[in-house]
Order: sequence, then structure tokens, then C-alpha cells
Amino acid sequence: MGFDKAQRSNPRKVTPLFKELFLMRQLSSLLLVGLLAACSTNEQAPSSTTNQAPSLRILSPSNGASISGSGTRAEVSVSDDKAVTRLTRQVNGGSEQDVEIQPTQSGNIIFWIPLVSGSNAVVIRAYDAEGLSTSASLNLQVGSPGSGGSGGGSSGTDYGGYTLPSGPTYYVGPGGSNTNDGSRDRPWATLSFAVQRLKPGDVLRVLPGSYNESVQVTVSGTPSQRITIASDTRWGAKLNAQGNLFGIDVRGSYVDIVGFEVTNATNSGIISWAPYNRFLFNHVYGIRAQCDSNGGAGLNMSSPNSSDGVILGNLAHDIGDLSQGFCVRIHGIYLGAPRGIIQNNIVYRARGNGINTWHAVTGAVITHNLSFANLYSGISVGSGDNTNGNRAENFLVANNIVVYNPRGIREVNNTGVNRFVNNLVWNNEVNWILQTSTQQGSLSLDPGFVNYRPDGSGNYALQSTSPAIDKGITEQTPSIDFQAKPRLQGSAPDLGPFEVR
Ligand SMILES: [Ca+2]
Ligand SMILES: [Ca+2]
Repeated sequence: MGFDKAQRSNPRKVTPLFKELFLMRQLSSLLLVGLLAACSTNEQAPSSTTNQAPSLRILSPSNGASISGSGTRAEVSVSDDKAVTRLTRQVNGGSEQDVEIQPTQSGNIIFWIPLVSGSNAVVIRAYDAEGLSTSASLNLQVGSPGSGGSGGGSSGTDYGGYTLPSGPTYYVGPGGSNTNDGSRDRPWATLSFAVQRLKPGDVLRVLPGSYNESVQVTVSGTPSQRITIASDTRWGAKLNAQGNLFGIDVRGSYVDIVGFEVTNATNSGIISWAPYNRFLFNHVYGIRAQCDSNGGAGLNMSSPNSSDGVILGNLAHDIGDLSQGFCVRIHGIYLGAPRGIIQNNIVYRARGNGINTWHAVTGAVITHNLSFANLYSGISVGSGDNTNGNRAENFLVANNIVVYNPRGIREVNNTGVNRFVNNLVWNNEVNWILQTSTQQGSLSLDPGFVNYRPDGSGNYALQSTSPAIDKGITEQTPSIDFQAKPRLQGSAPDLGPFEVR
């Protein structure tokens, strides 16, 4: 694969991300109690019989609609004797904001109306090229939490303490159609169609079902308006890449890929080529990568451009054809760019390293992972084949559990001083291979899983008597664990992906 050298250098903080997530959870419990009165008036009389003002009709929200969230999706029908060239929304007498539209003589337009708690007076206006306009108004009441209703019922508990953001939300679902409007009741059919329509702040929720697609994401969010592409329930949306290179191929930035099951790609399950992307809570397996110069991975941020990425809470296993023996180019999780964060993941049965770093990596954070039964190493820290001049240094590798691999944790090729702190590394053929660093506080003890099985069919939570409980350091600890339960319980975080107590 060819890589270029663009990079960003902004330092990124870890914990504010999760504060943001929990704030979103609170917002999502707001109820929108719809109380609307619609009326339609021409604000300017037609100046001649040769030009008519547009007509405008509100199709949704319907009168009395109850919607959870901090705004509502709206759909209007417009027409004009020539063309409607501009559509605007105005909330509570604020500025008139343009809705992005293509000029149309007649058609339906879908857009988002952000709302505030309490009473909202909304005015929508359609203009033609001559400046004639027609307005329609809505009154919407947004209630406070606990004011009644079901809360929308769509938050689910599968993600534990993680709640999907509550921005403008669209849906893909089984039995959907790409001629639908992307609402929950009328979802789109394919992710590939849906992702092209996303704008900063948007949320795409994919309803449970099977999807035979290889999805390329070219849109980007912004630092404050990330784009979220999520399985509506954790692992409920099952993506079969059908032998294409990638399951989900992210080319844009500030994109979150959340909770998908991905299989049957021939290079990588989920891959990022750009900075500031996050892979959260996915399950990737059965990746048929070949042991050639391309290699592959379950979760792949190996491009030097994919800096400042986060790979958190994922399960990756059976990466490459294990019957062919080890291959140092096929990994569970692969990081090749600066400042990546790899936390709370479970990785096993990769042909190469469970967690691997290479290319332009530097300053990575690798904590609270479990890596077992891989064919080469549990965690491999190194850099090479890199035109950016970086080397693998200033890593924090802490609170991980690495067992039953040929090599436990190692440094390889171009490395500097890294910190290996409080890892449990046990029953690997060789537990440690460090070359420019030392390790502190390591445990070499049976971690005491509930049920260890090398094929992945076990239960890798810790028994209450485990020596790994409360043995973690708190530096860079995420606020949640693999199950999105609170990470900090007891006197200290537990080692590995699960916080037991
Ligand atoms: Ca007109
Ligand atoms: Ca604890």
C-alpha cells in the first residue's frame, strides 16, 4: 500500500471524549412533546401573473409527534412555477439559517431542526429565484427529562454506559429502500448509499440484520461535530464484505464506526486512512488476508495518515488463515500513525501479532487489552518502512493481559524509550523481548479467567479471586471497560478489558 506523509500534530486528550459521550446520553433522554400548529401564508403577494410565490407544505413532524432528542427531522413538500431555489429555517426568532438544497420545481426536502428545551417557534421559508417566498410555522414543545413517555426506546442497553449521540439521525434497515427517506419507519437499504448523505453531526443507525456490502466512507465530520455510523444494537448489524478488500473503508476524518460485526474481507475488516477516526465496540472476524506485501488486519490504522485514532472496546479474532502458520504481516489490531489509542480490546487468533505497531507510529497508548493465542506476538511495539522519521517511542503500554502467545510483549526494529507498566504477561513461550526500554510492575501469574479457552469460546472476565483485580495504574485509563461499564471500581482499575470490581 502506498502512503503519503501528511500528519497533524495537535495533542489530543482522552477523557473529554467520554465526558462528551455521557453528556449525549443525558441529552438523548429529553422528550420532545410535539404541540404544533401549522399555518401557511404568502409573505409577498405575486407581483404579476407571470411569477407565483412557491407553495410550501409541512409533511412532518406531524401534529403532536413525540420525539426524543435535541431536535427533529422535518420533511416539507415544495413547488414553484419556476423553481424553489432556497429553503430556510428559523428557531425562536434567531437568524434565518439556510437548508442546503438543490433547486427544484417540485419535490420533498428533508432536513433537521435543532430545538431547545421548552417552547420552540419554528418558521420555514421557501424562496424562488425572484425572491418571492412562502412561510410555514410550527410550535414545538420540548419537555424535560422524566416528563413522561418512553424516551424514544431507541437508546438500548447494549452499549452499557456508552450512548449514541443524538444529532440528526438516519436509518438503514432490512427491507429498506434507497428511495425511502432514511427515517426509522422508512429506512434506507444500504450503508453505501446512506453514508454519502451524512453531514457533520449526523448519526446513521443501522438496524439489526445482514448486509452484504463493502462500505467506503468519504464524508468527514469536524472536531465538534463528529459523524457517527453505528449498529443500532451492538453487533446487531452484520456486514459481510463478500471477499472485497475491506468491510468498512474510512477515507474521511472525525468519523466513529460503532458496534458492527464485520467479516469476510480479504485485507482488513475496518480500515482508516485519515486522522481522528474512532473504531468503537466492533466485532471483526474471519478476515481472509493473504501473507503478501499487503498483509491485513482486523482493525487497521496502519496508514501513516491515520493519526490520532482511537480503537476501543473491539473484539477481533481469526484474522488470516491460521492453518498456514504465522505471518508477520497479518494482525488483529494494526497501528501505523502517531498518537493512536488502543484500549479495552480483546484480540486472539491472528496469524501475526494480536496488537501490532509499525510505519510512522509514535506516542501510542496501549492499555487494558487482552491478547491471547496469536501465532506470533501478543503485543509488538516497533516502527519501520516509514518516511516520516518517527520511531516507536514514548509509548505507554499498561494494564494489559497477554497470555499463550509465542512471544508476549516485544520491541522490534526502530524503537526508543517506552513505558511498559503493570502488565500481566504469563505463559507465553517468551514473555518479554525488550530492546530499548524496561518494564515495571509486571505480573507473571495465572490471570484467573472465569474460563480460559484458546479457541475463543471461553469467558475471559476475571474471577473475583484474580490477582489482576485492582492492579492497574490510573494514567490514561478510559472511563469505561469492554462492556462500557464504569472502569474505575474498587481501589484501582483491573488489568485487561473487564472491570470486575
Ligand atoms: Ca415563482
Ligand atoms: Ca478495580
